[in-house]
Amino acid sequence: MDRTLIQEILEVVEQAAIASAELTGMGLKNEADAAAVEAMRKRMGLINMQGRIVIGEGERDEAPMLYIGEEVGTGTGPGVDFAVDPCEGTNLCANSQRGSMAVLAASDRGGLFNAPDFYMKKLAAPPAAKGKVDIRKSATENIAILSECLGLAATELVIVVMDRARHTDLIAEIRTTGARVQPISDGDVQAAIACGFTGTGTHCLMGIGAAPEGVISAAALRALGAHFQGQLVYDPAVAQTSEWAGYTKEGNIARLNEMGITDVDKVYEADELASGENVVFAGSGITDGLLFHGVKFEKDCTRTSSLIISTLDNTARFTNTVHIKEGAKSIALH
Ligand code: VTB
Repeated sequence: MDRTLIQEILEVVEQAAIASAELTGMGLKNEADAAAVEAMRKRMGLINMQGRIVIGEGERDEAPMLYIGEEVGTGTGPGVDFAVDPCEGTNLCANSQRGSMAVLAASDRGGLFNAPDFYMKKLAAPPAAKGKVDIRKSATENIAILSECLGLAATELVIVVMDRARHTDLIAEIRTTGARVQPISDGDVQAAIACGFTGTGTHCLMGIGAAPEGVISAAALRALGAHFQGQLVYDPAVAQTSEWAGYTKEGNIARLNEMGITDVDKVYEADELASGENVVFAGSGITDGLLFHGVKFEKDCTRTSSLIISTLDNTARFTNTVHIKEGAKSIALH
């Protein structure tokens, strides 16, 4: 991968965000997702690369576009692997709520973990706590470590947790330490990445979300030098999700084994989930969020706000783009 790819990748997420944003608040989550997928794929097709989707919309037979294994790009140029989530937080987009975004992670060939469509226990924390907090430790222990590393009292810490039945005990435990809980309905990628920056008002993400999204979070947090660990969840009694009605722990372990994952309890570090020599994260807001604004449609232009984090040049670029409409007569500065 070279630096010129950064600009191309920015346009990929911008186009996906615009396409989804056309449907914000319409209650059409699948349509918003499909629009983002199509826009993302179309823009990717223009990039001179031998691109490959390693995390996408699903297996080939269930996803017409951006399926796992799909080749993207013109077919000449560097080999690049992609983990994509064209409309991360489809419910948020459909309900015009904060935190929906178009995201992807890119790396050199083989540089992203082929995460199965499973759940993942996640721990994201700021750079100051990297390697100090540990997903194997209890929430109580990790909050004490965070407090020490960040120089904040437990009562000043805000821990983001997905608002799910499976987290009832976790939330209760966090509160006994004095730390505050911020439950989110969806969008744990944005919540994880926000831990990589100060000033977001949140300090840590704990709990269980989807595994593919974990790889995208890991790429961003690795590039920021922040903490991310993930551990696959295969026990339906732990995941407590209707998605797994009829699934068994044994059956899930067998599925993981078939995919070549034999150490099912392995704790993955950020640089194992995103292991390539270089990694790039790109996100563009669909709706307003913690990291950037959502798409704004104006008479003469459309505005997008995005973030690209890259190890290619060790940057986190916050960009605002004005997409000028034909015949535009007046474009405000902001
Ligand atoms: C998770 C989370 C995502 O959807 O995938 C969640 O990682 C779905 O979890 O950020 P449930 O099956 O428990 O609802 C998101 O919140 C949005 O895609």
